[in-house]
Amino acid sequence: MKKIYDIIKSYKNRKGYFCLIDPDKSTPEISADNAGIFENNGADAILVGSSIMLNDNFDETIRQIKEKVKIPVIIFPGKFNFVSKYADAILLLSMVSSRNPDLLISEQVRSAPLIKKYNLESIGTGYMLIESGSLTSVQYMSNSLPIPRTKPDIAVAHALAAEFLGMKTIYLEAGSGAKNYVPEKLIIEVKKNITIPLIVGGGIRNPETARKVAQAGADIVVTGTIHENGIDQKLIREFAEAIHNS
Ligand code: 1GP
Repeated sequence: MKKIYDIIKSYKNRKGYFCLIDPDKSTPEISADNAGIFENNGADAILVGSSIMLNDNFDETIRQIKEKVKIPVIIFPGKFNFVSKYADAILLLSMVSSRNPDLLISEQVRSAPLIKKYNLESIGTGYMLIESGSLTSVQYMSNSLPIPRTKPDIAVAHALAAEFLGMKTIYLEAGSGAKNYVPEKLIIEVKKNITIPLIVGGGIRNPETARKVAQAGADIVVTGTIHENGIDQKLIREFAEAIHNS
């Protein structure tokens, strides 16, 4: 398979739609079936991760998803032990919006030896939490302040710092299930200032919002929660079309 980062970079010219699967929400079998449905209805990659790990089925979930789909399966780690030899790559997140050293470097130090052992492609990601109107799991679990949603200049400074430090992509995160998604104005400003691919997720509940987020400058749009209470194939197709045609 083409290197995953090359694929991620290619979405700078054509938008990408990534679906997030939380391994805690289903059995590995159901997660794999859902991944197959996402693939068949236009998703470009599967992200696997969550803020906590309630079960011990992370590795098995990735293994079964990999057996099911041809699109990339990428780890979206909530913690250092989210490493699996079955994945195609890992978004190695450094929460640059935080001042919590654990999320900036400690977790990554713990993950690194296994990433090396498994020869897993690691994509250094400047992960930025944006204020979303309510306390999200990621904010609580990371014990860190989000960037104010009305301060695009602060967001830009963080994104620039991440790019200058050599990170390969920026992820603007409102938080899973967020009340409000990342504001378009903030996306526009960040996009204008960086050259690396921009991923945006959190609180995107309908295709129209996904389209707005993509049009504002997200190269890749991520949804998770919206598909967790029953899979609607038509809705997945509508998300994919809104993003791909934006
Ligand atoms: C969370 O950005 C993702 O990290 C997806 O968020 O679950 O709100 O779609 P949702």
